[in-house]
Amino acid sequence: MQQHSWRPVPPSAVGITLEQHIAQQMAMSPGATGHFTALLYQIMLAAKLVDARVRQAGLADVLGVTGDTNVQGERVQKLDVVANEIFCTMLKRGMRTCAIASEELDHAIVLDGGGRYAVAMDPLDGSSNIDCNVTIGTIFGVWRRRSESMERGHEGDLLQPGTALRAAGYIAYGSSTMFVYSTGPRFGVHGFTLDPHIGEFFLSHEDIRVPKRGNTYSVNEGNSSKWEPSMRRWVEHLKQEDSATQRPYGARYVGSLVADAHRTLVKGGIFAYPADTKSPKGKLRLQYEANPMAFIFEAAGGRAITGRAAAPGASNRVLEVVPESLHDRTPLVLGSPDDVDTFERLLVESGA
Ligand code: P6P
Repeated sequence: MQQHSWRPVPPSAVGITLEQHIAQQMAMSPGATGHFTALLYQIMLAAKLVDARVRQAGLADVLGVTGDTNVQGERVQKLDVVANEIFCTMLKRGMRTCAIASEELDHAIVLDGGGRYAVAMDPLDGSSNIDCNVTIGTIFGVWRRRSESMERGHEGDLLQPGTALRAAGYIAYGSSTMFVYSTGPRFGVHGFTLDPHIGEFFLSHEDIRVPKRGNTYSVNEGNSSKWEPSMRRWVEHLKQEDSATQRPYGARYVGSLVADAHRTLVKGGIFAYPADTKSPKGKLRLQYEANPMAFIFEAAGGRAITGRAAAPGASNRVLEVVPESLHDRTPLVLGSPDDVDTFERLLVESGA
């Protein structure tokens, strides 16, 4: 029987909701004021509202594109706009946020009202998959504001490294809707599945731990001609027959970060979106894709690096990258610790 990388929730405990779990985490946090808890509730409410729209997408007139493009130069799907509006509205109304960064917004939203937290998000990642019913998702990161607590927020509140994250998570709108979040390694990573009949997220994956090693790799091999040679050598290594190291690995690539990351989180293996000649800084965005996922993976015992071998005395952890602007991009390699170790070893051996 497959060994799960999380504790299956016994039927007697299936009633633990996301709200109750968040409240329990608050109770374990000395000095907690309830502001952080209230913020997470707003994110959860927004997730439920977006889920309802995603489920209607095939029916309501939200398919197709608006004809606009976002700051990334990508075609904006109508659901992108809807999801962004919902999350921004819920965060503003919740009065706990001082600054918001979104993939859909060129500039940060800065707010009065003394909110204590800054939120960076991709409101609907993988949106190019909307029209073919592939899993898409919301990705978010939460930082404590750096500016004085009663002033208006500042863009600088959003330009903190991942090591300063207070919480991060994602919502996967797939065959079921899952809310996965962590408030740090001390509290672990936990997954909640939405019961659409009553609109509650119930604990379904308690204390998710990334398997030490997996048997799949997830990378867009269509880009291989643009990769550094070391990347091609790494993929060829995984494809070789070697029963002692459970090779060849299986190839799994959805093209939707939340789908690829979630599978890697619960089943193990490795995901990579490296820099290449087309995207010399990588394609994925640091603040609202790579950092939240890196936070989750490290909290679950995995690794998340920039895809470059660490120079002596330096770090290649994604969480330690210092952001320069809201929409910075970064290469990203994350997954099972042994698989990321192998990636790094091959990188060093190839002299990259
Ligand atoms: P490619 C989706 O557009 C996204 O931002 C991530 O969700 C996904 O991992 C990546 O881009 C896929 O990019 O170039 O393989 O289509």
